[in-house]
Amino acid sequence: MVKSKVSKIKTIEEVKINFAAIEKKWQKKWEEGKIFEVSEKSKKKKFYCLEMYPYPSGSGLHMGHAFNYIIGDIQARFRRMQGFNVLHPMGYDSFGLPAENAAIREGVHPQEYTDTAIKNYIKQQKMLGLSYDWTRILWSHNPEYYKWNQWIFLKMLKKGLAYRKNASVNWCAKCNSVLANEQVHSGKCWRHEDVEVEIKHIEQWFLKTTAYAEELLMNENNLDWPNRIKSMQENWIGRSEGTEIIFEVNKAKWPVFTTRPDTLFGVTFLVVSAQHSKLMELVTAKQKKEVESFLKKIKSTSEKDAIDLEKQGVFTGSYAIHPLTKEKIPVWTGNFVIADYGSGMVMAVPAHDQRDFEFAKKYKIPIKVVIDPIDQKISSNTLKEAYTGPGNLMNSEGFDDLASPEAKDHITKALEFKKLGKKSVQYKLRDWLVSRQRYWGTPIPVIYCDKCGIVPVSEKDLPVELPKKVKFGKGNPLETNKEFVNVNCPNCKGKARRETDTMDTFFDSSWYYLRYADAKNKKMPFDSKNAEYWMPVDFYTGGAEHACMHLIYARFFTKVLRDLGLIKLDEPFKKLFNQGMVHKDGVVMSKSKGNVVLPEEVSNKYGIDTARLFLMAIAHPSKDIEWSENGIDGSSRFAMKVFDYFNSIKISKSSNKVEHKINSAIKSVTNNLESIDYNIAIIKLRELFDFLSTEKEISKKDSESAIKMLSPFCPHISEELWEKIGGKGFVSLAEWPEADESKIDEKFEKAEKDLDKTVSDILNVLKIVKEKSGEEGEKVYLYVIPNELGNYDISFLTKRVGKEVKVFAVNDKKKYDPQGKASKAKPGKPGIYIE
Ligand code: ANZ
Ligand code: ZN
Ligand code: ZN
Repeated sequence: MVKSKVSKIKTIEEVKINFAAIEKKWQKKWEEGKIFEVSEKSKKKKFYCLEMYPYPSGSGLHMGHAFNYIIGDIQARFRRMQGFNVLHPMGYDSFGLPAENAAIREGVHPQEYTDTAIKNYIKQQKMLGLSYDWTRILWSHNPEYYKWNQWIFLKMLKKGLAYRKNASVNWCAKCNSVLANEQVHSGKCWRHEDVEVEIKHIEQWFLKTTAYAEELLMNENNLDWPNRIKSMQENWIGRSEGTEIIFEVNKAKWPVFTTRPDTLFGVTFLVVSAQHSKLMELVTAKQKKEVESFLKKIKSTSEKDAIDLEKQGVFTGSYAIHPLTKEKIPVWTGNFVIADYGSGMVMAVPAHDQRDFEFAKKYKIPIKVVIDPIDQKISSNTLKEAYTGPGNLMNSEGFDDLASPEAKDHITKALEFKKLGKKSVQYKLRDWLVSRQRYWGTPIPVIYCDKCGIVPVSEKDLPVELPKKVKFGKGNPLETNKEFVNVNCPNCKGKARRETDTMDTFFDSSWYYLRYADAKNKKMPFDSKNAEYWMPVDFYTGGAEHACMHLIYARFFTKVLRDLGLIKLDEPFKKLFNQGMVHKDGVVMSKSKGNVVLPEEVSNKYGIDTARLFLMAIAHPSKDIEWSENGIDGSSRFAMKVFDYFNSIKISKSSNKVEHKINSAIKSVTNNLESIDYNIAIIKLRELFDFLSTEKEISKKDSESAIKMLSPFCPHISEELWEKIGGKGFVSLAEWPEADESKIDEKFEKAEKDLDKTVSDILNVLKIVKEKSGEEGEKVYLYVIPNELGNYDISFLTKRVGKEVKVFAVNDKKKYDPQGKASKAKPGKPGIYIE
């Protein structure tokens, strides 16, 4: 027995080689059978399973990337077997900077570079056994795809949702391009950690995401998304309720936005942003020089960084009139006020705002306490820091003694009455800057005419194709193709100039999930009926780094397309899942770290199914995991065991215990797959096969169920075993087993536990006997409650204990029991005697 096991382990090498053959065999059969292709004409319920639109990196796909696709694939396979019509598509986010940079670096055209990368990516993904409907494949640089980017852009232009304005933009000198705010990470380019982002002023295209700010708020919907991502989006949108208060300066009205109208009587100065377009209107002749030198001193910085800067400012020379006290209040300009948040001017209350406090201390501006914290006494002279908490109002004329929350209402009402203020909601969200001065993206479909201004390209002339012939190196390559640039105005036919800006690639990934619903449509971006059948995406997996860009943009697009009448849908992604990162040697697997493991190596060395199993077994798929040879060896042994099991079983009838084990496994594996607890499902499957390999017989149905459960994780092996036991068709399309509750009997689990406990009791007693008498016990006698007799398998016990074991029922007249230990037996706990 023991010997034959050893010899079996030795054959692993052989069987491993077979794995590669098995993978190829089934991948070919799946493809020939077109079994993962789907149609919307099905009567089944749909399930849309999607992994985030990948960028086809030139260096190919490694097992870190694979993790994400496998998580999605397991879900897709499971739902397909559950009887859903599963859409599981793949495509490539193929526009973007890396291809263009490669063109500059290596002299290959971005198109060739990208096409090669995609081909390689497809080959590698097929190797992983992913169950995609390849007929719906997309790639962004396909004119058949980006034509619809242009179409959607023109619709947005018509609706005023796309517009052009002069903007101070973030500029990365290395990218040689504008960056979106989201692409600036603490003052540096998101791709170039060594590049300080500069500010430039140019005309740019924007999409009006702010028009949907309220609807984009995450607490308003009940999507099944990680809370972390929901709150990141909340913060990004940054809704703030407050009051807009009007101060008069030099006869002009200057609104300020405040969340603390209750502190209105504590205002001792106003601060206008140093980047405010009307700043100079406030600066008096006397202060002009000082303000100008101040402006020179503070180098322009991006919005978010303004917060961390040292607060600096200078007096403008002007005074505002307080709306209620009519006092004169000095107006300063400062570097910490954001030009395009609120009105770009703030009322400063140094006693109750820390930033204002520091500024007042620095420039010796008076401090006036107007909120009494109740449990402590504070005064303007002794204040060490601002008191920002709530309290009762003081020094606030008719509002004294009101608690701050009520005071907010009362003061706002008083201002409303005098037409000097109103309730107001502000959002941190900014409109999305979508134009890029780069080549490898969708051309923005407009033409500039000196006479007619901005003229949209007419729909029938779409797509505006990217010209292949351009020069790379400096600035925007599109400007180097004169045929592309010099055109006639569609309106007056006069000489005109084509827009050379291209779209941010996030435009491409904002609606691709809708195109999959109808990927070959030549008349429309997608057919509404098809999109309505498939949408929303039921399971969307991807990295948490997309919390604030891709996911907000995609939600925005869905709402815009809804309002354009293309689809009846508010939210595109019902469930969002963020996978963990795959590490190797303690660091994230990546080309730059030089620690990548490629699918082709894995397939040859261990088999892809083994790797799929291993990746999902280590931890919950939302957790970071470490790739290890030891771990994958463990999975490999399990795969072997399953293979061995099906090689040696006799298909006949299942014992009650086998039925119990199978049905309780079905029950939990099904739940685990539904809740994405893949690692728990694998534990159950391991337990199941550990048990099954001790049994000789199993029914056809139960053996099929076992293979079916394995199939989402190990699809190739499962097909092979399915064929071996004479299963019908593909197991990939077989019906998911249903647990028969009547076959689940917890007494089996209890008996097993009792048996384990008994083994450890026996070992204990043996130890005690040896300690006491100095002699090894040789024979073990067990006395069990009569109806439990069947639970104590003598050969099993003998093997575990390593001694001769005899089992008697307590009421057995012929039992050997010299010390009357039978009387000690309890249910689940036999009496023990050792000789
Ligand atoms: C007076 C005040 C008193 C304020 C006080 C706070 C505390 P959130 O919640 O982020 O919306 N503010 C308004 N516009 C600003 C701008 N353009 N740049 C920088 N700060 C600006 O913050 C709103 C608060 O931020 C407003 O309330 C205003 O300061 C400041 F004890 O007004 B507060
Ligand atoms: Zn850069
Ligand atoms: Zn014209």
